Amino acid sequence: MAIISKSMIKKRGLDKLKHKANELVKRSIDQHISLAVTGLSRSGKTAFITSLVNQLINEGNGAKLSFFDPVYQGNFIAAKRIPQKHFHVPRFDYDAAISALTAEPPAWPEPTHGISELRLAIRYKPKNSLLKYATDMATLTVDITDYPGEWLLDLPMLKQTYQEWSEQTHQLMTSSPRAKHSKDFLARLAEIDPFACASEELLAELSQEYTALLNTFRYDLGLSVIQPGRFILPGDLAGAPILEFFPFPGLERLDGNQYQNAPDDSLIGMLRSRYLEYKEQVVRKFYREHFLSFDRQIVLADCLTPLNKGKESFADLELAMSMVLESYHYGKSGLFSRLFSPKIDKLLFGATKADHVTAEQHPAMVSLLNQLIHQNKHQLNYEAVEVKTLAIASVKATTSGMTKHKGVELPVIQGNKLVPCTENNSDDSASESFESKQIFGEKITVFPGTVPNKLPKEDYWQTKPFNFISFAPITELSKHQSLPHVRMDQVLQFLLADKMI
Ligand SMILES: Nc1nc2c(ncn2[C@@H]2O[C@H](COP(=O)(O)OP(=O)(O)OP(=O)(O)O)[C@@H](O)[C@H]2O)c(=O)[nH]1
Ligand SMILES: [Mg+2]
Repeated sequence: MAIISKSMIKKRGLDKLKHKANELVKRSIDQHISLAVTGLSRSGKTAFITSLVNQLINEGNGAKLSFFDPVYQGNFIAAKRIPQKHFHVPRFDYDAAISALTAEPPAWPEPTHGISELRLAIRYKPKNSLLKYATDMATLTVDITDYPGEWLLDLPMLKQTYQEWSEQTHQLMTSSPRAKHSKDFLARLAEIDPFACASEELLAELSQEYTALLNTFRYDLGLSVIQPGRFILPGDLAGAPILEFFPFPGLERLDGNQYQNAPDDSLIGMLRSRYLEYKEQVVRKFYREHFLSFDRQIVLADCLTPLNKGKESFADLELAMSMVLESYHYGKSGLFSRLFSPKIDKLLFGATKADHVTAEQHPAMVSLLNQLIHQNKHQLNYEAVEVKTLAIASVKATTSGMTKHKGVELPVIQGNKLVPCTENNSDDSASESFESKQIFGEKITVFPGTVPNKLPKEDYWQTKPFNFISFAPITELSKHQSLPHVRMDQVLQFLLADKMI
């Protein structure tokens, strides 16, 4: 029988204590951060997350991250993807996106339609914080969530009754440029008695018509204010009855009692209860289950496409941005703070696709986006949320240079044009924007024109000095190489560097 001496018992006790102390230190060393990326559809969210992950996991193999201190100062060790936090949320498909970008010929990733997640573990050497006395290697776990900005457009609905929402939506539908397209739908509603008993079939049919209208507003007219946002980007709710309702005009003119006492099986009763259910089960639920866990938010905005589409498209982007920003309006008077208690401490606005213009126009892009968010940004600074705006290209698709035109030196960009794909035109799904049906084309050199540094006035729209061309990603990249970019290192610096000291 082994004899256990007193000193051995003492040593085991000490080992146990040491192990516990190490565990405690490790727990406080390992940091965590939750980044949320949003923006209206086609604003560049998938390209952004793909590039951010790609820059970190392929660090040192290609594009430089000179403005990201952990790399610049040599404290960055490595990053890798690890299993995501919530198994019930779809995975962000990094592999599909990077395969498309590095294919021969390269293509942009497919449009996405809902929420997805990805988790990264970043190893680094702590240098400046107290951690350096405890360990020579620490881990920062980063959860990245991609979700449609359209979902944030629904926030204002939380404070509106069905009647108020119907009235406001009806106003939009009867103003240009929506009016022309809404006429038939509104004429059909005008023939329906809202108090008559209605069927599920009628509700479903009219909701489909309303959804088709919303798709026309977004994808044909290039408009941004789409409500309810889930109707065009339903995620896992596609086909669910909770998405079967629509605004009913003229309710404000009804006798209040008559409206309040409308039977549950009348059209108006059914619409009202679906609307209430939507607010609770879809809008509020998203904020509770996801939004409240975000530490840092990236809002991406493509200002160049609406500039190209024209005055109405740009004005609508302006309105949509102010609606999106209500979610970050933390002031005591803000609806959001009254409903929830968010904890976001940094907010980054990215003016995307900056590689469509030459570098000297990037300050104008930043200034334009700042004007779009002006009032809210003011408020946010005041509320001590750190805010930054950057002109970025997640995946740089052009090179820039100078050319002589009529004796004058002009800055130009060069890249491979995306041309419309003539095959497979039978797919008429409205959510597939024209860009996703475009393929790699010839190399072109263009002077893209000038981006206004202020919200454009009438005379800008008369001359239309900006000419946006869609470019294909550049060729001959490998999956394990970092993607060419514009200012992704500054993005990383703002979002992550303070957690890696
Ligand atoms: N030149 C250039 N084009 C870009 C860049 N990022 C995005 N794009 C273009 O914008 C399109 C949309 O980008 P995505 O990243 O799919 O945008 P998204 O916000 O994820 O779009 P949805 O999934 O439809 O909501 C791409 O297909 C490209 O044509 C960029 O950095 N440079
Ligand atoms: Mg996407």
